[in-house]
Amino acid sequence: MRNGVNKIVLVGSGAVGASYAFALLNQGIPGELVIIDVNKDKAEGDAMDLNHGLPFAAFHLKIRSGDYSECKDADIVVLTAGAPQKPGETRLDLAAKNTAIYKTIVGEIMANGFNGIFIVAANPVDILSYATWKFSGLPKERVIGSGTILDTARFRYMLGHYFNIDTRNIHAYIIGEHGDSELPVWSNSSIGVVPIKEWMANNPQYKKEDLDDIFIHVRDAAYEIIEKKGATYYGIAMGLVRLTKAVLGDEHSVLTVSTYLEGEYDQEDVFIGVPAIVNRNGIKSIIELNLDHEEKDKFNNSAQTLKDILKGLKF
Ligand code: 6V0
Repeated sequence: MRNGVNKIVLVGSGAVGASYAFALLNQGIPGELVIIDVNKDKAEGDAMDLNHGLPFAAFHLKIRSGDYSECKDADIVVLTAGAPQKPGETRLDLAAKNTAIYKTIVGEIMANGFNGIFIVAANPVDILSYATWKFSGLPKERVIGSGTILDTARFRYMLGHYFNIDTRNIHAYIIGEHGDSELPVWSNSSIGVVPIKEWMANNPQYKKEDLDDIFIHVRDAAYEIIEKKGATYYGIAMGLVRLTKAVLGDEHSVLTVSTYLEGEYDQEDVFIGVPAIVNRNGIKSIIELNLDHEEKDKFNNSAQTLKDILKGLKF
């Protein structure tokens, strides 16, 4: 924070990063935004383009491109930089490549005296959140991975559509790895305060097979969008703004983020998506859901998937 003004540094002004900057400007978060990218022209061009929207914005956001020295007094550093997955490349290959990139990026940020909160979005996000935590040396509370925030949003959107209920009144989480092994927590899902199982029992036109189908669509949404337009970025960008607001506004919001487990959910030494309370200090606490047996097995399997990848990496 500089002179009482919120300062955000964005590292990586690609599709996700630039969409985040645009969403930030449109959602009216006053303060400063500094954009860093290895492609300096892209960072500069985005800063110019976004500044030209200021006359139409509801709040003033000071936007400029910059370098890592800007991290010294930043409140939040958002990490969306990363190499994309190439055809034929395994998740472990991508994890190794991006972990090496993060060693340099996070090292530069910390060498410049950063003492704020990291929000990590680049993939594999659970692995890179772990890497950011390790390389930064910051307390675990101050590294927030976007985790299953987007998957949960997709889930709520699709359930809202199916039940014809406002998405904001659907209370349901996707937890686990942001990826193929994630899972829906049906045992703790509700419409308003009515458990979904009760809602279904009272409205027999709704079928369990449809719900299973909805989860498959949530899990595979990224593949479908990537096939159609090459990448996904608007949804995650808005999720990252939601996280930014929860931190800067000290909101104590419950969001499904990737966070470090130390015994919660009977797991340890892994960053994974679970509901947590997010405030000005980062992760205030983790909410432990009472999972049923099947969900517990799936969650353990998801955590193991991530641990197996972590085992193959050097920190
Ligand atoms: P992109 O459009 O290729 O942008 C990446 C940006 O990072 C580019 O502008 C690069 O120049 C920059 N960059 C690369 N290396 C460095 C470096 N060392 N230092 C600074 N900048 C660098 O990718 P896109 O924006 O589409 O995706 C970014 C990341 O977000 C990827 O890892 C995606 O997989 C991930 N996503 C995460 C989601 C989530 O839910 N967490 C959702 C969608 C995408």
